[in-house]
Amino acid sequence: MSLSNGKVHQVTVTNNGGDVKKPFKIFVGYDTKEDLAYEVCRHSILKRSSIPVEIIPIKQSDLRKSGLYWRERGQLESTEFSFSRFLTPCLANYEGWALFVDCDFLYLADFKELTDLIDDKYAIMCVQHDYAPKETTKMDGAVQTVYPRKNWSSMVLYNCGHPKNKILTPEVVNKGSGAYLHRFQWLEDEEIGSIPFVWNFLEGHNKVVENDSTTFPKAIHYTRGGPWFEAWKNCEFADLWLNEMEEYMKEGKKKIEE
Ligand SMILES: [Mn+2]
Repeated sequence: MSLSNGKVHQVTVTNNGGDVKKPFKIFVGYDTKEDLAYEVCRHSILKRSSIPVEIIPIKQSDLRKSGLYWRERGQLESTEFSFSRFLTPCLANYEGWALFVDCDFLYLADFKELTDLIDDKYAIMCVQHDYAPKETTKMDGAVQTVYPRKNWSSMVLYNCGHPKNKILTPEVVNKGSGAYLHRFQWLEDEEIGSIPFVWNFLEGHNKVVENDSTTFPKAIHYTRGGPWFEAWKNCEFADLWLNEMEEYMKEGKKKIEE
C-alpha cells in the first residue's frame, strides 16, 4: 500500500481566545398575530448592527412546551409576550447582558450604539417614559390600561448576571402580578438605569424637534399598532416601516430564487 499520494488533512485551529466576543443576545417578543412585525424588526436590527447579535423570538407556545411558562392568559394581556418577556434573564442563563424588545419596533440606528450605553452598576436599563396615553383601545381593540412606568418594559437591557435578576425565576414570572413585573418591583429605583427616549420613540406620542438631532428616533415603537394592521397603515413613520418590509420581502424572494 502506497502512501505517496496521501492527502494531508490540515487541522484548522481557530483562535477562540477571550477576544472573540459572543454575539449579543436580543430576545424579541413574538406574537402570532404580528409575525411580519417580528420579521421586519429583526431585519432592521441585523441590517444596521456593526456587532454580532443573536436574535431569539420569545414564543409562548415553545416556552409552554419546555415547561418555562404556564400562567393562564389574562384579559388585559394585549400580546402573547406580556409576561413571558420577564424570562429574559433566565433564557440568557443569568449571564451577561441581553436585550428584550417588543416586536413592534423598527430600528434605525446601529445596535452597537445602544450597547455602548451599558453600565454594569445597573440591574436593568430602559427608556423611562413619563406619560398617560390618550387612547383607550390599542391594536385590535384590546383595552389600553394606564399604569405607572407604562412602556418601560417594552425595551429593556437586562444585566442578566446581576444578583437581583436571579429573583426572576420561572416561578416568579408565572405567578408575579402585572404591577410587580411591569413596574420592576423586584428592583430598587437606583438599580434601574436610564436610556435616551429616542431608543423607544413612541409613535403618536414622542415628537421630533426640527434641527435637534437628540430627538431623532433610533428605534420607533409603534405602540398603538403599526402599518402591519390595516387600521394603522397611515400612522406616523409608516413609510419607514413599509420600506423596511419591502426590503425584507425582496431579500426573502432572492434567497428562494438562488
Ligand atoms: Mn409594543
